[in-house]
Amino acid sequence: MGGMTATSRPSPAATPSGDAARRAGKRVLLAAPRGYCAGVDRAVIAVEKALEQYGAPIYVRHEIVHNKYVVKTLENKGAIFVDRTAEVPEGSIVMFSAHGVAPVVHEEAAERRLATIDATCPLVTKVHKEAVRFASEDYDILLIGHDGHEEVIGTSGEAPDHITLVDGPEDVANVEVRDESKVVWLSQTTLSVDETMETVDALKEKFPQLIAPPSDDICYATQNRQIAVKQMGADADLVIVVGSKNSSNSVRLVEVALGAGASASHLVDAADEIDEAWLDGVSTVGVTSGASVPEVLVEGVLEWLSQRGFEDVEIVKAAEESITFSLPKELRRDLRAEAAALSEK
Ligand code: 0JX
Ligand code: SF4
Repeated sequence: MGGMTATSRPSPAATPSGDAARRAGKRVLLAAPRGYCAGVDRAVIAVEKALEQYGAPIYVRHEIVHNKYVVKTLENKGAIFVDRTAEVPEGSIVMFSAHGVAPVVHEEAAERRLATIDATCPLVTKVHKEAVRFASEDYDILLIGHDGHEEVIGTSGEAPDHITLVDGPEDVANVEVRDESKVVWLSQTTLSVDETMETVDALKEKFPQLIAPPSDDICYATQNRQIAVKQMGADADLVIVVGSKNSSNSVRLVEVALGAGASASHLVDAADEIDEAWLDGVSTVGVTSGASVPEVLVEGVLEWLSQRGFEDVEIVKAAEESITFSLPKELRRDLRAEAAALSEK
C-alpha cells in the first residue's frame, strides 16, 4: 500500500488569493488509481480502430462504456449506439460493449448477418465462463448484482435456468435454491466489495454449503478504486467522484467515500455539474473517477477547484496498475491482414 505523496500540477502563477487559500489549508486529495481500467481502454480503442479500419458508421450495441463524454466523442467520430441488435441494418458491423452480452445476442446478430466485434472485457468473460461451468455441473448460481444492469443481463443469459439474481443483502430472504448442497455465488464485476461480502455472509447463513467463485469476480480496477477512496475518505470534507449516473462502479465510489467517513460526496459528469455551495466550510476535497472516465474530465475538475483556491494536490496512492488487454480478436485479425497486404505492395 502506498501513502500520500505531494505532487505539483501545472497551474496559473500563484496569486495573492491563491497564497491566502493555501494558508487557509485548502487542499485536494487525488486518488490513484482512478479512471480508465484496462477493459475500458481496450473497448474505447476498439471503437476508434474499427472506425479507422472499416469506416463509419460502426454500430455499437449499448453504450460502449457508461460514460456520456466517451459516447458523445465516439458518436462525433461516426459510431452509432443502439439498444437492440434489431436496430442494426442487416450486413453491417456491430460491436458489443465492455459489459458483455448474452449468447442470444450473438445469435440475433448472426441471424441479421452482422459482422460482430466483441469488446466484452476479458474479466467479464471470465465470469460468463464460470457461470457456464457451474451450470453444466448443475449448480444453482446466485449472481450478486444490480437488477437490470447490462452486465448482469449478459451473465444471466449464459445459464438462465441456473442463475438467480441477488440484488444486495436485503434480497437474500427471497432466495430459494433446488439443492442446498450445490450452490455457488458469482458476482457482477463492478460492485461494492464490502456490500458484496455482506450479501455473501447473509447467503452463507442461509445456505451454509454455499461455495465461492474460484477467483475474485469484482475486478482489480473496481477494488483498487475503492481502496484509494477509502484511504482518503476520512480526511476529506467532500469527495467529488467523476462519472456518469449509470456507471455502477462510479456510483459505488460515492457510497464507499461516505462509508469511509467523508462528510459529503457527489457524482458529477464534469466540472460544470459541481455546485459552488458544496465547498462551504470545506478545506479538503477528495477527487476520484470511475473506470469509464477519461482523465480530461478529472483535469477539468482539478482546474475548477484550483480556480477556487484548491491548488495543492496530494496523490493518495493505493495501488500500481499495469494490466492491459489486447484488442478484440476480430479486429486484430483484420488489422493484421491489412498490415500484411500493405507490406506486400
Ligand atoms: O456500470 P459499470 O460500472 O459496470 O460500467 P462502466 O461505468 O462502463 O465501467 C466500465 C465497464 C465495466 C465493465 O465491467
Ligand atoms: Fe473489465 Fe473491471 Fe474494467 Fe469492467 S471495470 S471493464 S471488469 S477491468
